Amino acid sequence: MTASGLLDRIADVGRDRARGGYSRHAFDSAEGELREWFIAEAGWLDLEVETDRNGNIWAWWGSPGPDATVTGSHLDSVPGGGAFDGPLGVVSALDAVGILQRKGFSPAKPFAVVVFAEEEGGRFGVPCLGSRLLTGSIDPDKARNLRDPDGNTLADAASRAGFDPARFGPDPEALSRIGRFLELHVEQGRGLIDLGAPVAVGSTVIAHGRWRFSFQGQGNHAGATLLSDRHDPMLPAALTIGAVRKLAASVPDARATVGRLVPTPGGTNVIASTVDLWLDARVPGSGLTEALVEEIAGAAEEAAAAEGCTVSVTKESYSDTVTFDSGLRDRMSGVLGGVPELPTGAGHDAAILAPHVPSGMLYVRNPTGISHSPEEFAEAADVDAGARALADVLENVAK
Ligand code: HGY
Ligand code: MN
Ligand code: MN
Ligand code: MN
Repeated sequence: MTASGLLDRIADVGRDRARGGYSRHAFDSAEGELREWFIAEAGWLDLEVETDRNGNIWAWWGSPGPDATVTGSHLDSVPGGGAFDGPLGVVSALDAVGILQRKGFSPAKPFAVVVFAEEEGGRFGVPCLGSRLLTGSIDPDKARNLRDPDGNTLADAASRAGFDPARFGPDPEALSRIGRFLELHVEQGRGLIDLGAPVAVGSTVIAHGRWRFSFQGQGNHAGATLLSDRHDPMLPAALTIGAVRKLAASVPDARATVGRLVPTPGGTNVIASTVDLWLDARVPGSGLTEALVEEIAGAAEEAAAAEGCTVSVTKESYSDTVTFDSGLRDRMSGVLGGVPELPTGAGHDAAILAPHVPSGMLYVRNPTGISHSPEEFAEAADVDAGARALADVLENVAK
């Protein structure tokens, strides 16, 4: 079945009809359904499936072993996300295996399709959690104690999903098996539509991180409290959001977003006691993201003090700019006949693996570039062109 056909299948399994988008997060039931779906599809291709200590799924073509060619992506989504971010890379990997099997190719080296856990960090707040745990890029205790919006720890959620959280952590054996990793992903941001090309090779992933700003004030009555007596944390939070856009606008190519704000207790007639907001900041180059966040933190502290509030800023995750392996990129471009190379502002598991194993990315055209939204899209013809391109590249590197 072609990748676009597989995508329809995955849409039936994963779509969150209530919101029109997708909401699937690590170790929740919706993601669990997709895990079952993936394991069944891998079975049709006679791939041997195993799930590693960190919840990443590996579907082996032949027996596991060193110097493996590995391809895949993720199945979880942001809240209310689109159908392609993550699943497109997984179904294209399965379809590429099908294409290679049908043409009688069998890999000379071990070969696996992988699904990484919690790439979006949509539940526990740290992106690429599965690949960070695998590579030892996050402290396992910190990971186990991450909490979702309902207060469940990762340890609780993982054990409820049948995993042993005590085993979460670096997996040198699994990592040492990877000879090279290739991730196909729907394009995020406008590029290929203007270049008139269906597929591109990834060049860099810009630095990005997430910071939590926690504003503390005095909870009080909305009607009985004069303005002069207030210490309302919502005010410095609002001023900080304004400062985010203003300060980022003065940094070339910076992206800074506040997509999540949680007042406590959150009553209409209650002055909040606490307001938490999360900043997602990304600036190409090294050290510039943190410099921008420092400026934003300064503005937050000023706004908090003016309202008799306090603010604490916590870095929750950070990844430096990554440039993909040039040898692999050249090989991919050679096989594909010189397709465009694209930088991206979106983070990926391939960028977490890149410092450890030669990694590369393929992007499939997204006509509007919209992502992390139900409007995210790729034409069926481009989806299938992407899977064929992935198959060609895999055949070349897996020889
Ligand atoms: O946030 C990102 O860039 C990615 O989609 N996880
Ligand atoms: Mn995403
Ligand atoms: Mn993704
Ligand atoms: Mn990714």
